[in-house]
Amino acid sequence: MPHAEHLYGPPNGIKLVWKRHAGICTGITNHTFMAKKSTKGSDKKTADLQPDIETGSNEMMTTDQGLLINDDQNSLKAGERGATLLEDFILREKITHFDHERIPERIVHARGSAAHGVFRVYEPMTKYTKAKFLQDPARETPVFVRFSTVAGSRGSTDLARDVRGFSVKFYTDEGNYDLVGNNMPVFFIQDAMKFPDLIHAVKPEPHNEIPQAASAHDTFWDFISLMPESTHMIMWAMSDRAIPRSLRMMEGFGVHTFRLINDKNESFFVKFHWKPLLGVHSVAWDEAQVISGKDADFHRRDLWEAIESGNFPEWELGIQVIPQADEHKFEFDLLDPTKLVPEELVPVQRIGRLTLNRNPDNFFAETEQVAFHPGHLVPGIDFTNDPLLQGRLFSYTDTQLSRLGSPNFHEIPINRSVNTVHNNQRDGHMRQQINKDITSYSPNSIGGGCPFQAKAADGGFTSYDERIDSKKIRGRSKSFFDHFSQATLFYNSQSQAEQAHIVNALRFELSKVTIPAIRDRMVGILTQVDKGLAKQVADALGMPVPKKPEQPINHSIPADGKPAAYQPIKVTSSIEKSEALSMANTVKDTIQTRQIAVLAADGVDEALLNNMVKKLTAAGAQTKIVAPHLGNIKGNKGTDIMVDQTLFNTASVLFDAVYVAGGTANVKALQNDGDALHFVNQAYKHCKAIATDSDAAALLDNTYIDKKANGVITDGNAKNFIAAIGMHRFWEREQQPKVPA
Ligand code: HDD
Repeated sequence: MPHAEHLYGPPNGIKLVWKRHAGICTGITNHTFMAKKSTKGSDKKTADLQPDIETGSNEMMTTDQGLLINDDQNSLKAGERGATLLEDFILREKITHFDHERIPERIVHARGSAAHGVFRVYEPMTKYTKAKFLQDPARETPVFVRFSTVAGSRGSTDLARDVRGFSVKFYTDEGNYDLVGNNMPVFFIQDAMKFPDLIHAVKPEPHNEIPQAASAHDTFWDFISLMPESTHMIMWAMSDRAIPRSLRMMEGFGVHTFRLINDKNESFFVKFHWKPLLGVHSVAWDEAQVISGKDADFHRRDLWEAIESGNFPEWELGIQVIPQADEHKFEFDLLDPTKLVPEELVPVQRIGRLTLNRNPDNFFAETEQVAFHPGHLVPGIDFTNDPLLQGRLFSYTDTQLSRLGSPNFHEIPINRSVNTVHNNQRDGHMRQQINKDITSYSPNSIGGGCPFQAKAADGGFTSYDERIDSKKIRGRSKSFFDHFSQATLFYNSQSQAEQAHIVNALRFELSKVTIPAIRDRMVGILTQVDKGLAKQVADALGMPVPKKPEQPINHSIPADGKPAAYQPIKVTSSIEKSEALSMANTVKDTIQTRQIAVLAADGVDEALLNNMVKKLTAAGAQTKIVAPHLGNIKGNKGTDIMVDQTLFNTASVLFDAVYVAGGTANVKALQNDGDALHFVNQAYKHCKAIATDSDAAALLDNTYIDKKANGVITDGNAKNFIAAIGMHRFWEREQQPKVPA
């Protein structure tokens, strides 16, 4: 074996460099999140980690049993050209492990991205809750947060029109608390009994498994058109909330009404909110579809890169608190998950801050194996009888059993409680803990009675002693029958542009439905929300608004009635508009972490370019030089300027704004470059801020851009450009003749 030398270590002259644990050739860590400080990006001290299995820089390859491997290149054969021998246990171990690398993906929320972070409360919340992590502003609670889409599989695009999951695991001293919410405050259905139907309807159709990660197909709209209780959620799902600009720019909601319990055992109803400090922003639907092709990992990459560069995403935790006595004060039922509590009726109090400051070390070990559960509670927080929540309390443990394969999933590092676990649960697949005692039952005397039950005063969990005195029934309260008033409230609260986007989303989705009766039923339902909305959708579908819309049938059975169909109702909402529901009213005074494309070619005016880049960077944005070729371009003073991306390998949809620098040769080159023209046209079509230096404005003459339109700056004024980027988008441009790009 003349060439075998290199198999025993790195060839001479080649240094092993490992990016994230430089100098230590190991990656096996044990539950590393607990002890780590919130350091910037990946700048982690290995000393902070719990014991690593580490052999230093001379590490040798072993089998899973620890046997040193002498040859990882060749299987064991009978002679040089002979058959492979069954005896080769090293080959078999390697292939067997590989064959079992995949676990079942989540049935919903399969596509996800996650990060570690910390949560800190601003003030003690003693008045409302005894939960310890909500008492001490000096205490940092470690968290792991996973964002997800719902319908698509693990490898599907980030930019699908879909609800986004927003799950937070708080590793509190009293055990894990999971807030498993979404980026929309309501849900499609009122009762968990309908969840499998909803998911079967939205998933790819069973005969051909089409379409992936999309609701625009027959079975979804068939189901929805027969489920009027979905109408409010449909308005959200058809709005731009379903195509976020970034996971860092989404709100989060606990959706259900929960309870807070204080140390006097007083209960308050509560709705949880996450408010992003960067504001709530979305992309255009045409843009979302292009991004899906150009970079299907757009959201995942954005989250990862923001954290790596030290731009830690932040949200404030908000609560709407409703005293127990006010339970029946509203025109909707607090237990109905298709309703929100308008902020005008109960303001949101911002009580703490979540900061995501560290990317996972290993996607599978952490993001894939994390197991959330709305039933992971701490003392001071409790459930209500919301029938959707009640069903979830069964589903999540059950799903972890089939996904992670064992009742010991709580022992996987990412799922471990920071509070030591003592109980009499034993054994099972892949048990990690080695219990040394002989008593695994209670009561016992041999083990001295351990482990003991904790008194409520010592932090032992007690359920809220809600009084329940009623007959068993399958049905639901009449207070759940209003399916339209908040759909109308949401629609009325949207800006003109947002309403137009809802109309267009419905046009898109329903035009993909092949069965006319489904379109008829859906337009009929839309008439209950807003007649104008129904008409605009019907026009695009080439159908009349049904004169007598098919009365939507509510299939649920009134609690006191017979199992017969009945009509849903629409109550009068006490408010007509709610400002918080429109993204038009969000944060618009920062360009922190915004991505700006700087179009440039040889001969670019260095002074102008440098000045603009400096000002954008100072304001918190990130710039990338995009040129016709990679490598360097030459500035007008002869300086080599490094190119970040090319017109060929990136696209305008991956940026928030575009700047075209000046310089005679530069402008001439870009003016005649179809890709450069397409780049700015597309930015214009998607209503983004565009700036050119004065001489580079000539380039716009070859585009569809109206130089006088809002958000188009043609004098290189950095201040105005920064203000325009902060506005996020100039949706009013959509009214003008459309850019065909
Ligand atoms: Fe669920 C996952 C959110 C209703 C059953 N759900 C899951 C995740 C989120 C939500 C964010 C992903 C967790 C992660 O990142 O691992 N689900 C919601 C919200 C709901 C909701 C906000 C309504 C308000 N879910 C719901 C119902 C059921 C489920 C009614 C079943 C009766 N959900 C599941 C599940 C999943 C899940 C099948 C799949 C993977 C998992 O749990 O761990 O159990």
